[in-house]
Amino acid sequence: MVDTTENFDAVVVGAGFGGMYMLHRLRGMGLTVRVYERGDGVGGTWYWNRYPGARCDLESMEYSYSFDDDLQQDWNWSEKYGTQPELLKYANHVADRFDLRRDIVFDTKVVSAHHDPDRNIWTLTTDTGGTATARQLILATGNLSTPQLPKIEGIANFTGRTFHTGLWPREGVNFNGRRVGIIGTGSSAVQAIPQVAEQALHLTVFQRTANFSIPAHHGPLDAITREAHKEKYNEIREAAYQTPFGIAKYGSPTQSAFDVSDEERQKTYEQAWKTGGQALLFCYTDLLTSRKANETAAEFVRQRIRETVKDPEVAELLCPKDHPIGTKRLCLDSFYFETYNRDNVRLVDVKETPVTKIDKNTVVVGDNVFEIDDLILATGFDAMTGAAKDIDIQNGTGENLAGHWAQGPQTYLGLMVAGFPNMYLITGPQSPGVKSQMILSIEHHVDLIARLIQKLHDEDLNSVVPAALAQDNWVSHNNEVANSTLYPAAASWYMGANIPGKPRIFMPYVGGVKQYRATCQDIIENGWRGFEFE
Ligand code: NA7
Repeated sequence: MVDTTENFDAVVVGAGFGGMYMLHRLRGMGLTVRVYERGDGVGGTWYWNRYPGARCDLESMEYSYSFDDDLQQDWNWSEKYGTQPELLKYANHVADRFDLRRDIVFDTKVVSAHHDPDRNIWTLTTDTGGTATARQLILATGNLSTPQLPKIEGIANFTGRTFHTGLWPREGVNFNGRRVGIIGTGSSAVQAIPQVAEQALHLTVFQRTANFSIPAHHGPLDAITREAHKEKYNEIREAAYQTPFGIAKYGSPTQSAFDVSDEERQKTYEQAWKTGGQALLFCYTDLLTSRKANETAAEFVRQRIRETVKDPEVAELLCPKDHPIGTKRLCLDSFYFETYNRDNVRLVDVKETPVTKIDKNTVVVGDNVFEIDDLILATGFDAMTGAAKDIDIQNGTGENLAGHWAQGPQTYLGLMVAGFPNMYLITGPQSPGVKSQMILSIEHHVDLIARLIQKLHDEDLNSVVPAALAQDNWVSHNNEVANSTLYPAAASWYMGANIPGKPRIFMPYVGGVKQYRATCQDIIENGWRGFEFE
């Protein structure tokens, strides 16, 4: 039998923003690299999430690569917040510009990755029957890339069209004249609902948890603003590293919500509301640590909802009361609450009585039956761990990753896992990733991984793996930091709470980008403390 195994220095799983930059970086170091991507194009999140209204909730001038100055100077974002089509265009531009495609195999899912400790080699198999080996394995599999389909009785019997926001058809969907139902009111739904409502004959929104949302106030990005930003691009990027969330625009607040009078606080919130975006959460130091402080911002937003939504009962249903503001991802919207004033939109509370079953063309909630033609599942993702756990990853000494993470993810810095040598995560759990400007955190991790691999090469070392104790300490630290905030108070995907049976552990690192980068720097200066080299 002919051995068709292909051999590389490194294999990267995923060609989203993480995988693309990792490929570019490793190739620049002279390594042979293979990237596997399950989609037929680059872009990750922005390849899959094509639902109407999909756009980034961070401003495009910041949410973009910084690693190449010509790239950031040449590219012109047309809108304040990048739309999905523009972000996908950008990803394709980067792939072309750096000639990335020749090392990416598309339409191919990695099924397994097994480590051979004697040879120090990873062997991967794919769903197309391919096999590849590599010394280095990089999981650039994304944090929100495993769509979660709710297990509702009868859902398979639904005779209409069903769409998940994270698996949206490339050709788009026409809802003209259709009665549409949407389950979920997270960020994806908040963006999609106003647009679907404009097209559909009727839209029924099935809401389990009301969400806080702030107007995005997005619009065209004028050339003057864009060029002014470009003139100071590197300075602005540097400033972002010194902030809690890696966003230059949102530095650390300096005073408590109670250092000011009620009137002044109200004025500050009004200003933040007018500015739009996440500004509201950055008004005071204690909004994410003190319930009392948080409640001032939460109530301010509830008041705006009550002012916007004409039917007081609907308004009250839309007012989030079961979690502090900001502890679930704060949504940015364009006329979300206004949409509930339309005659063709109905809000159905499924908190008290969940969706009981779905049948041919109906959604049943207790005694109420809703007839629909199309069903949109805006039901989120098996966040942060789903994609990596989907691959059968075995370390060759009797452990697999899914088992190692059975009680919740355990990593060192969100970058590597004890017991799994030469296997790296890009923005893995217990790193700031999803609680930061993602591309900034991706670039940081890619650079750290590249430095580790360079060190192995320069010092003729076989492998690197975190020490179990260093990992345990980091996990404990992550939990301690999270527990000093309000974040764990929400049943969020950060906690794994949206997946039945998933261990509830707060997954992102919320000590802030500035602190995290300082910790990493200190670790490196101390001989990569906590990493074991062989
Ligand atoms: P999210 O934020 O996880 O939202 C999923 C929504 O779906 C949320 O409102 C859920 O309610 C709801 N949901 C999930 N399952 C059900 C069932 N069975 N019945 C009723 N409602 C359900 O996902 P998104 O795609 O909106 O956003 C993900 C991230 O992408 C976002 O944070 C941004 O970072 C970009 P719940 O709140 O769990 O009660």
